[in-house]
Amino acid sequence: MGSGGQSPPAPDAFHCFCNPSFDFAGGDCYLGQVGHGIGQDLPGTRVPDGREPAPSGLDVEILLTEVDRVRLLRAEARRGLTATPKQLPPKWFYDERGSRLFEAITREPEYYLTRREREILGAHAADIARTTRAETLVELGSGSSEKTRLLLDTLRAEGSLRRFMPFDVCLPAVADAAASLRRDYPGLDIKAVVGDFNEHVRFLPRTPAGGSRLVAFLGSTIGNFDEGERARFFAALRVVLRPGDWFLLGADLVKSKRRLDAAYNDAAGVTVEFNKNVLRVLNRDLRATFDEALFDHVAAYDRERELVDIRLRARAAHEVKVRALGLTVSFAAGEEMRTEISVKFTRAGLEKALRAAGFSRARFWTDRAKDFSLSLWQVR
Ligand code: SAH
Ligand code: AVI
Repeated sequence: MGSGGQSPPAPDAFHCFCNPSFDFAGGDCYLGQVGHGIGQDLPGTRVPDGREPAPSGLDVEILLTEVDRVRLLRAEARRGLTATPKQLPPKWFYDERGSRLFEAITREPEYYLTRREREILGAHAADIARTTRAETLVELGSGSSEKTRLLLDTLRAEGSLRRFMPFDVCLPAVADAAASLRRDYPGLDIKAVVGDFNEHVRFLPRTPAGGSRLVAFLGSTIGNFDEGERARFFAALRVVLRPGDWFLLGADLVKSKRRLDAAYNDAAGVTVEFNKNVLRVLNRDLRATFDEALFDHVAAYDRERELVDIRLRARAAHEVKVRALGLTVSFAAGEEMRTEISVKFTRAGLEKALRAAGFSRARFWTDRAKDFSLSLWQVR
């Protein structure tokens, strides 16, 4: 990514950092200007319409503007659609509709992950608050931040919490979450951030010296990284955290293929809609011609690799135009395009990866059924 020449940030709270590799105009920041990039078109690219810039004055820090987002989508779609086998990164599921579909998945009976993680948080959030006494809570891939309220409540009761920073690639999701949390937690400094955690973790805000920070990464979103991405993410996070900071990781555990296949193939078909949403995003933002009806959702647990492999399979041979890229993509009948992996973990595997990145474990919990894990890591 290369940040060349970035001067050290002032030690104030929530300083806005810009990433020169994302071509922020004149190195300007977008603090408090949601939607700043919307409407600045790129050649051959239609910036999504139908989206109202959020009301000005809403305090959202934009590390990834709409223009950056579309530029990144173009690059990643070109790479993935011309690769063999074809693949698309899972971050592109999450426009407003995709985020809503994910929330709907969490309510499906087969998708146990969210309920199990909530159970662990319910049982141990007070311990987490007592142990960390965090002044700042940062949540990566925060989505609706619904479960996070359990942490906000206990950290407030502990008397340590001053600020909360939900960080997500999906502007509508993070702006909505921040608005509702502002109503429910008056006096808490809430700063929403729109960014890509694969790119922007090193731009986490500076906070006043002395106050400890807790970075939460919940929902087993870590499972959507491959091994290399995971190692890079932990290493990047370790670099920005200071001694005395904490990392809270929610990770789904290895279990039977029967249950995992069911969790990613819910009977109501919400996961099918979620998976196909990436095609709508490409159609809208890159003027592509994907026909959802020509693809089947395929999700199956691979016991060897300990991951659920999630794909879209072409029902028939056909061509898709991606007009913004000047690309025609051919699909053979039965050809599969990977849209996501969802890795399942063991305690030993998690410990190995986090210790390798320089974290020390403070706690490891599971729910009563031992389906899901929550672990607290310390930076010494
Ligand atoms: N943490 C929530 C949401 C999990 S869904 C929960 O536990 O329920 C995954 C979330 O990560 C979504 O909100 C999605 O928008 C966000 N996300 C996915 N890829 C991202 C990326 N590269 N950078 C930042 N956020 C990302
Ligand atoms: C966000 N992520 C952890 C979810 C998962 O379980 O991998 C996304 C998801 N994909 C299909 N269902 C849910």
